[in-house]
Amino acid sequence: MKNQTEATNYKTEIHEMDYTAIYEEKKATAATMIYEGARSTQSLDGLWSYGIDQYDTCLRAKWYEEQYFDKDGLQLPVDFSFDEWPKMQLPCSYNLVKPELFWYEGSMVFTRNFLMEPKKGEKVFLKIGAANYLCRVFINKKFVGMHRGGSTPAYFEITEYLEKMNRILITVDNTRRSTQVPMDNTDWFNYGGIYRSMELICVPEIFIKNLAVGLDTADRSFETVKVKVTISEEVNGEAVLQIPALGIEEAIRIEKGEGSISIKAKPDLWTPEAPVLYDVMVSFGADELSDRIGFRDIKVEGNKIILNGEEIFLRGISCHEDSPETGKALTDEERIEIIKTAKELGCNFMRLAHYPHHENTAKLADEMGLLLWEEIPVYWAIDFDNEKTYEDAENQLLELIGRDKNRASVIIWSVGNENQDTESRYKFMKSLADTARKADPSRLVSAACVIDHTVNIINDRLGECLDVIGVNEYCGWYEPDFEKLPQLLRNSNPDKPVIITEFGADARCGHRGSIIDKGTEDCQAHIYRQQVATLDKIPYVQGMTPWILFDFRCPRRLSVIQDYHNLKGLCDADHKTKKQAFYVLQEYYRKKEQSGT
Ligand code: GCB
Repeated sequence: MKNQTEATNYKTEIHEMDYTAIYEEKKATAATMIYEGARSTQSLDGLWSYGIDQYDTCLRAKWYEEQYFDKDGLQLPVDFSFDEWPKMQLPCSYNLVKPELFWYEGSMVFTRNFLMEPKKGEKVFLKIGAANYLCRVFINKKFVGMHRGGSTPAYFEITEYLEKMNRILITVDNTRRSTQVPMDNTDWFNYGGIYRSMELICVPEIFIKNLAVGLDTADRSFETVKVKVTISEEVNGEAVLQIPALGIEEAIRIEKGEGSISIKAKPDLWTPEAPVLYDVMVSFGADELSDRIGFRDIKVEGNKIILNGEEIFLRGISCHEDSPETGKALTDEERIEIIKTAKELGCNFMRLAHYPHHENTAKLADEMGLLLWEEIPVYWAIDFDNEKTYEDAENQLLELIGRDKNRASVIIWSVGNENQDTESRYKFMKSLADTARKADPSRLVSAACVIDHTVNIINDRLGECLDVIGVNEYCGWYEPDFEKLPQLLRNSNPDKPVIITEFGADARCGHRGSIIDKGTEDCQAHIYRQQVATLDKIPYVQGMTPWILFDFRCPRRLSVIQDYHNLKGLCDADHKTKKQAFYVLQEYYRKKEQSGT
């Protein structure tokens, strides 16, 4: 076949099939992240112009180059009006902001101008908290880079692109694709847009790139604090660490850009009941950063989960990041209310399903005292044979770990949910589990597995690679015969702790009836009663995160009572009205807490 570009009537913007290839470079990844640690930032949130770009013409026709005249100075026609376009307050889930965008999936172009002139010797980074799923950034007509993954932050160094007044243009594409993570079929709403804050971070030429702080628990005395500092260049020097409340002020020797120290100290250990945090400050040359950090230890011994040397039962609940008003762009007030509701339920633990939630969720859980399970969206039928898909999944995992590694509340990294036990999936997810363990040996690794119904036993091969086995079972619901649950638990003899990561039932809030009437609060509450009574007797079950705290939007749920919602919440989608099952679980968790088991 004749090469497209050989044809004399070839026009890039309408004939180029592989138009995205040139935007695959300069990827923001876990390796380009910088540790923020309460640095002062300039916000880019606010009103942005937006264009619904269904055919991706901005990328095809290079609108960002803003070519208004040809080489002879003659005016060219253009198909965009950046500054006259309608405006949208970012960040947001655009589907809930403009009624005409409710079901829209595809490309959007966002643009605005901003003032920023870096001082001499300063570097400027752009942080995009989250944009679903692919974003490409252009500043002053030049391509800055791209990021893949809808729930983790992207950092781009933009110093060289800046003038005094700058145009920034970001294309965001939330098209569902079978090769992405998650793939095209999920059980939640695919909100689009830039839905977490954007900011500019100014740092000195040489700056602190990374900071890891925790307990050194090798001797089990919990009396050693260890700190690792990474500098942006391979320089030598001295960093200074301060933890005033522990009386710590120590120099850390930096060699080739890295340094670490172990210090004798006796911090009050962080627990959900007493979430003690310490101010930690680090400086190096002209740079300094700080954070509030808790110290705690998490381990597994046999079938038990051990927090700070003591057995703990994880009284949990699963939660999506979904608000009726703001979609995935929740406010901190909404996040605080979610944690309060989980605590009212009697929880000491929450599963943040099925993708990384906002970093403030973990910060608030640190402050308010709630243990967390954090997960990446390796959900259902991922393209396990595709190397690029693996690269994307692994990068999302490393970005999540990079972001939240100093959060005491986070005790488990989950590498996925309900994936079929095939050979390629085994390799893919084993490798993710190994990566998580290597990147962060101080936490547990898990995944939510499905039961093999043919033998009714917990025997997912991935279990070998995990510290804790998550099990999703819907006995009494998708599996209508509830007796399958006691059978399953009898048939299984895992040598690790098990968390029942999902069970549940749909109930429309206020819909009452008999316990066999599916969709009623009574049926849901009955299933919860049966579940907790059965699970409570099983010594290897060391926690549960039933599905789910709140009803949530979902395009797969079309029955009249569902009205595009998954109704398995213990509360209505309004996040306020509680269903009967809420009180069933609350009563069980209260008893568990009182009995200390
Ligand atoms: C599951 C999935 C979860 C769904 C839930 C359901 O097993 O892990 O994402 O929303 O079941 O309601 O079917």
